[in-house]
Order: sequence, then structure tokens, then C-alpha cells
Amino acid sequence: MAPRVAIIGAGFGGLCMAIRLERAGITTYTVFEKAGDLGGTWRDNTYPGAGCDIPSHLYSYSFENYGSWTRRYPGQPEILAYLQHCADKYGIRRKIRFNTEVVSAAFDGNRWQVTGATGSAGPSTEAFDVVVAAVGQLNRPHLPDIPGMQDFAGTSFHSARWDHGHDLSGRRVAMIGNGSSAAQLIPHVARAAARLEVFQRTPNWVIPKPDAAFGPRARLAFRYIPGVQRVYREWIYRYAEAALYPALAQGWSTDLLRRRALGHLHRQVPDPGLRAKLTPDYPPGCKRVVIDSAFYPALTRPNVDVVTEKIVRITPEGVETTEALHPADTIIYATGFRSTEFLAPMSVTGRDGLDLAERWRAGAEAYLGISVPGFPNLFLLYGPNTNLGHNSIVFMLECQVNHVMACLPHLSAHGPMEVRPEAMAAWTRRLGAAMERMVWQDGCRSWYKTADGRVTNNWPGTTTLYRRLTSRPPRAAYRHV
Ligand code: N01
Repeated sequence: MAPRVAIIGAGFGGLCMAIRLERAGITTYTVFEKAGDLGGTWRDNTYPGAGCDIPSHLYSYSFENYGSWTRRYPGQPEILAYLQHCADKYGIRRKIRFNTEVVSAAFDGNRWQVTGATGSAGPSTEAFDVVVAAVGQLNRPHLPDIPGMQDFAGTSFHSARWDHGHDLSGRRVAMIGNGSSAAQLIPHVARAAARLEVFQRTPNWVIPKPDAAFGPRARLAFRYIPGVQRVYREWIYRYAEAALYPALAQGWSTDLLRRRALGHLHRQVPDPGLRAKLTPDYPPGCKRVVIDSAFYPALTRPNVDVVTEKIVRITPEGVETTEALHPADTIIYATGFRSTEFLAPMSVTGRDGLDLAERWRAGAEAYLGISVPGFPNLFLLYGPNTNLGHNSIVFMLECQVNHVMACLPHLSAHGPMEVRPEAMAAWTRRLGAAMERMVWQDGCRSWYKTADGRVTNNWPGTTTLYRRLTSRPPRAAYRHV
């Protein structure tokens, strides 16, 4: 009998899982989605300029070519439209239970009791054989803990919860943070606002984004000539693996990346004072490199300032630093996400009452980023140590879904399966050794690691290696319970 599968989240990962189940003829699944629409991060991040710095043809499923991409790097509306297209084409929408947040999942020795809360209807519990958690790493906004934030008299919001009803024109805007989200936002805010002050705690390495609209001939070729999309995708993929990955593995290639970023800075920022503020003192790649060609020019506008003074508090009037009070009408928190709190705030209880949050107290970890000992038939997509600094997460998601699909016949035939502790321990050792040579380890603070410096988010190998590891037959690493 086909297993009953609960998929949590209707973003890139959850939809991929659902489509693969549909294509395998398994329709005994439910997708739980806490929001009223699908799309995950691409539904939530609607700030002006939101988009992806991985090329469209690679930031999409390998099995679902799309003739409608209009440019090399997709904007948020296009990505959301792509996901909606996929959900409709494969008939997934009818299987999504919208506005239903999974608050807990507990293994009862045989099946998972999944409890979802739907608005005022209150929680209800259903049994599933398998749980696939596809909640992402960047789904919960991080708001900083700055004294006085509640006292601000103007309007404030997080970049991932954009207030579309708030008109920025004529306003004095303070933006806290200068990561990838801020870099995309700043050109738009700078054009609209009377004044923009960007509060930068740490400068980022920035390289150009060679974006361009596809011309009519290219679009026709992508749409109608068989194989063109596949070849183009393969080329971008190989370039990322060969040219970008080595830069993150601390070697001569890191210096090349540094030179490229410094060249970009010199070309775009003529003022040496501003350039000095924007020059990082840690290795490129340690934090996510910002890929953007409009960010630096926006910072050179006469109505924009980069403030590097330490923020002391927020007052009703604005942002107070060690040097001055910076009056503001609007504060935008482009302060990232609670990236190391995987699966929170869901309560997940495994075999013999094991609590997942407790197991992950020192930092999340999972075999292949997918399975955790003591949690049979629970699979994670975009779980611990599966984020990338150089290639497409969608590729990684497909590898993870392949692995889950390979497990299903075993657990259907022989009962619930969990990863063996020895396999997990070997995985942790392997990860630790590979991590040693990666550039994320030391020299910076980033969303890739916990407060005490453990890298819980990133995968230290190539994606080609990850594909190979996830496509091994799962039998040896798992046992039935
Ligand atoms: O978040 P971030 P993001 N006081 O965590 C600052 C993906 N993404 O939303 O560097 C002052 O990178 C913090 O400062 P510091 C992409 O993977 C992709 O921008 O910690 N400042 C930093 O500047 C990306 O990496 C795309 O010193 C504070 C900023 O807030 C990831 O999402 C677009 C602070 C947070 O930067 C996250 O990007 C958008 C405080 N208390 C996002 N707390 C593309 O594809 C935090 N900060 C292009």
C-alpha cells in the first residue's frame, strides 16, 4: 500500500516532493501550508527589487523546463509564477491544505501524528507514515534586539514582510542591514525616498550581476528548440561548480574572487572614503557574497549615506548611534532570518519521546542533511548543511527528493526506517573534515553558523558530490525500527 505522506511547506522543496510523488502515482499525500498561498520564500519576499542571483534556467526544476523566463536572473514575480505554473500543471494545488500550520509531529512507534492548526478551527491531528519537512532555512525573519524598537514613532517593518501600503516618497528612511536583501532593495528605496541612511555593521563582498533581458530570438529558441534549455542549464551549472566552488575552498581562487570584487568596488565607487567603508576585512565567501550591479551606484547617490557607527538604541525619532541621533520616518529591518533554528517553532518528537530541538541544542545536524537518528520516516528538505554559496538550492532539493523517493519502497515493505547512529557519526566526521578547508569557518559572523560558530547551514562539497552521495541506495545507512 502506498505510504501516507505529510509534506510540510509548499515552497520549492514541498512542491518538488509533491510533484515527484504524483509522477510516481502516489497520491496519498497532503501538503500543509501555513500561509494562504504557495511559494514559500518567493511568496513572502515581495520587497521592491526582490529576485534571485542564480540564473533562471538553473533556479528551476530540471524536469520542468519553462519557456517564459524573460531574463537571465529571475525576479520574484517570475519565480512565483513558475512555482504556480508547476503546481497547476502537476495538479498539486488540490492537495495543499492552506492556512494550516503544523505545530507538532510525534512518532507513536509506528506512524507520525501530525497536528495542524487552522485559524480559529483549532488544532486537529492526523496519522501519516512519513513526514517530509520542507520549511526552508530562511522562512522566519530575524528582528534584532535593539533597545527601544517598540518606541519608534514612525513606520517600521522587516524586508521579508514588506509594507506595500507605506509610501516611501519624501520620507527619511533608515535601513538596518546590508546583506543580499538590502542590496536589492537599496536602489529602489534610494530612488523613492527623500533620504536613505544605510546602517552597516559589516561590509560585504560584492560582485557584478551580469543580468539582461532575453531577446526575442533567445526566448523563441528556449521555448521551441528542443534541448536548448537543457544545454544552457548544464553550462551554467558546470560554470558554478568549476569556477565558483573553488573560491569557497580557501585557495588561489579566493584571491581571484577578492580581486574581482575589489575591481567592481573601484569601478563603481569613486570616493575613497566610501570605498574604505565598503571594503571587508575578512575573506570573500565567508559571508554570502552579494551579487549585484546596482547596489554600489545607489550608495553613491547624494541622498544616500552609509553609517558605520554602532547603533545604541531606537528612539521615537529615529536611530541613535554612538555618535548621533539619525532622525527617520521609516525603519526597514533588512536583518536576515533565524536561519539556524531549523524546523522551529514546530515541536517534533521521535522514537522513545526524543525531542528534536533538544537533540539539536548544540546545532542542527542530519545525515545528508535529510535524516536524524531516532526520528524514523522523517525526512528534511533543505535541512542542516545543505545550503550553498555557489550554486542552485533547487538542484540540492531534487537530490534530497530523489533520496526520499528511494527510501519509500523500503519503508513501505519493511516498516519505519531511521538512519543508523554509525552512519550519522561517519557523516558528522566527514562534514567536519571537509568544513576545515572552507572559507566560512573563521573571520566573520554569518547566517551560516550558530552563535558559537558551528556551521550548521552550508554544504562544504560540490553539488556533484552531493548528488552522488544522495543517490546511493539507502539500505546500508538505515535500519528498520
Ligand atoms: O540577510 P543577511 P538577507 N544590528 O543575514 C545585519 C538569500 N537571499 O536577508 O553582517 C545591525 O545576509 C547584518 O549585519 P552583519 C541569500 O542567501 C538571496 O540580506 O551580521 N545590523 C547583515 O548586514 C542571503 O544571504 C537573494 O554584521 C544587523 C544583515 O543585517 C540570505 O537570503 C536576495 C543586526 C542581514 O543580512 C539572507 O539575506 C535576498 C543588528 N542587530 C536574500 N542584525 C538573492 O538571490 C543583523 N544585522 C540576491
